[in-house]
Amino acid sequence: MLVRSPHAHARIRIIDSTKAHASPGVVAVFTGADMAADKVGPMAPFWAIQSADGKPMAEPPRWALARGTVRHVGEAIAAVIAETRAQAQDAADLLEIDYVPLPAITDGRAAMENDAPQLHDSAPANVCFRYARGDEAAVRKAFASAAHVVRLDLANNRLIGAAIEPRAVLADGGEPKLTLYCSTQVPHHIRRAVGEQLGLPQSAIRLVAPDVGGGFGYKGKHYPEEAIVAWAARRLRRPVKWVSTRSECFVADYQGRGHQTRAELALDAEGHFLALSVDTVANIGAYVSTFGAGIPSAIYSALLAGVYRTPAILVRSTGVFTNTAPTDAYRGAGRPEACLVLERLADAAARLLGLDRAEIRRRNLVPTEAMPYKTPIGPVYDCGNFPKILSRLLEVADYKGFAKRQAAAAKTRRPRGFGLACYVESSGVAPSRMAASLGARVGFFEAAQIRVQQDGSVQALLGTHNHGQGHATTFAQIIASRLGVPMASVEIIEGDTDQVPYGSGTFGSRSIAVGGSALDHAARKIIEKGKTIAAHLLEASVGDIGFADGLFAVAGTDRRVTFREVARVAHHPTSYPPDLELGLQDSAVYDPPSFAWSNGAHACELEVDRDTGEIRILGYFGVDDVGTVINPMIVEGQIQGGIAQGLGQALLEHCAYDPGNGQLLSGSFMDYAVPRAEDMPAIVSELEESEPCTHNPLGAKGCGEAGSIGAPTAIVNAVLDALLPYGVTDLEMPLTSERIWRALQAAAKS
Ligand code: MCN
Repeated sequence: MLVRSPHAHARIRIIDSTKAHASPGVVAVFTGADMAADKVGPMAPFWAIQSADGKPMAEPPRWALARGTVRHVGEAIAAVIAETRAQAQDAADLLEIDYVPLPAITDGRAAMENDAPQLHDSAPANVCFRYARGDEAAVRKAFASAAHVVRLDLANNRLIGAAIEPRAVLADGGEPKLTLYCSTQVPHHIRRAVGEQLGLPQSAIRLVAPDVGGGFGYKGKHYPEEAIVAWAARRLRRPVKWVSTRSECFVADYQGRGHQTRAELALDAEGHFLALSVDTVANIGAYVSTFGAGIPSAIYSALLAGVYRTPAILVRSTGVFTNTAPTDAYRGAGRPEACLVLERLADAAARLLGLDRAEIRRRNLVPTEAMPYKTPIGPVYDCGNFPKILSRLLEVADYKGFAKRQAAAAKTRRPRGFGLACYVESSGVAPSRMAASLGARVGFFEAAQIRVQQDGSVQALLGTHNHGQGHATTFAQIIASRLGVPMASVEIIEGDTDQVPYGSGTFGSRSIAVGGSALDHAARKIIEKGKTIAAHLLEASVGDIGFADGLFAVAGTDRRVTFREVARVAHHPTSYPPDLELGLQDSAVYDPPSFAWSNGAHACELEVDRDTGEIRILGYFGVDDVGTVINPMIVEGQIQGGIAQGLGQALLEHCAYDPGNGQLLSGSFMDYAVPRAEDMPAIVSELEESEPCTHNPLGAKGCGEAGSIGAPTAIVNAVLDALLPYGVTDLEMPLTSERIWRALQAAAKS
């Protein structure tokens, strides 16, 4: 059991564990001093950002158990290890910690002010990094000559991951090899992180990540508990486990989003976008977490061209320390934030110019003929038909008929609104060299191994991790279609560093585009070797052997041999090429040359009760391009899941801290509302498959985050559309009934 700070900011004067030690069943009580004595290293981020002036980001040390100062409520201070959880809890209550409370700050912008409490000596004004990307001179010039400028101040609400299943870690304490069971999405990354902290070779750690429940990105990062449990188990030479309580999930899991943004769009008289300037303050919490610096800078900024042809773009993003839990990737990770900025601006611009919202978008979309399209902010989109997607969405959602529906509703107390959101997503994370040049300290390639057994059944091992995405089905489909074997004879193995050669794990909607591509390459190697064996069996030359539907055949003849027979002789060489290695297994590593640019357009039609502020979603529509679809049912489920989380962000979820003292106000499901079944509308979802990814062998683009990107903005734009006649022009997520009701009251008075 971990004893956590009740203060948002405090100096720890004394920790007296005498009574706790003496409590029944207690095995050990450890503090940061014990870990320091064993020279356990800090929690090192895996992404380091450079500021615009070339300086490295501030990287203050973060310790698994606090050393001297705590900087957010829930920071771990001591580990109490006992025979039972109840005994550990009793002992933890006896731990005496003398704190000197310090002033706390929770707001990103306020944290940069002169009189704000300072969190780290190495981060003056609480600034971790001042990142900038784009062409400032071009943007200035375009703004100076623009016919129109729209300006918005936007907040992107901080979220909590809230998987049903809390995190858990179990270490066996084994010597010389440590086995760590861990609810992580990224087994090899965690093995490396723990190894580096504990000074252990990676080969001395086996990391097993079985079923971990929901992950949503936040379980894909390195946590203090992994280091604490591994270290304690080795020190005690016995197994140690930790299972997060539901309350701990709220204070000790990484949180998501938390942006404050000023965004400006310059337009010509016809509504063409000329330039975009975005200035974001990202509240990264008390410490830089694993990818915490990369998400609001490199990842977010790359998305700010969106689906539009804006010639000049400048993005500034300042990462700021506050006395809150660290933030990191949460489903969407930088993309929903970019979508909100662009699509709110598009609506505001349409309003200013008196243009139809679909029309202003149409005028600015990157045309298909422009593909491959190099955005002014860096990325190159290899393909995509954004105009086709938008027009199909408008058809599916019957946008034409909306004006009539809206006019009818205007006569009631329940006005209607229609909201649009177009997006691009950098799925298939990530081209390793590109990521390294942007500050990543890990490669993001993927490895796959295929082992064909004597009976032709197949085991495939991948470094990705399945926690609800259906990998056992879709990866088996890939093997079955490539090797012509029944799906039932394919076993997919993930989540064990002793079995799987290497991998980056599952996040960034990467498993199909990167892991699936590695699998495809490994399957090709198996087929090539199979051809050599088949040529020998069929007494033909290798060049004449073709392979299809599980049969190796001599071209132009009916001489053939099955995949199963080839597998058998590879293990039992009754007749076999003399110089060929026995067995039928091979591996491949795949590093994508670029991101896979998933894209889509979402729309929402809803009504707002003017008397209560309650929203009723009447229709939700999505047209998504995820390239070639391997399994439509799984993709649909993934998109629906993403929409559910996007709806949660738009309407219900808000991670709130008390600005006065840094206490978490939304620290339970009584205060933090996640969507329930009754909140979910029926979703009409279509997949557009005409634009396969051009640079991976499957043509697939990721789909795991798509829904979470478009949904928040489509819903917000719909509510603002409904409320425009009543003077409400801005609302911050979540759009609770109370917030809407208050906005209506305020607008009525002004
Ligand atoms: N797929 C397909 N055809 C495509 C694209 C994908 O059939 N063109 C299939 C894939 O084979 C895979 C699934 O769809 O089975 C999702 O693939 P992909 O988009 O590559 O995403 P990942 O598997 O890498 O999953 C990560 C993504 C992320 S980043 C978050 S966060 C997320 C998500 O997936 N968290 C989830 N979906 C989740 N679903 C569940 N149930 N739980 C989570 O924690």
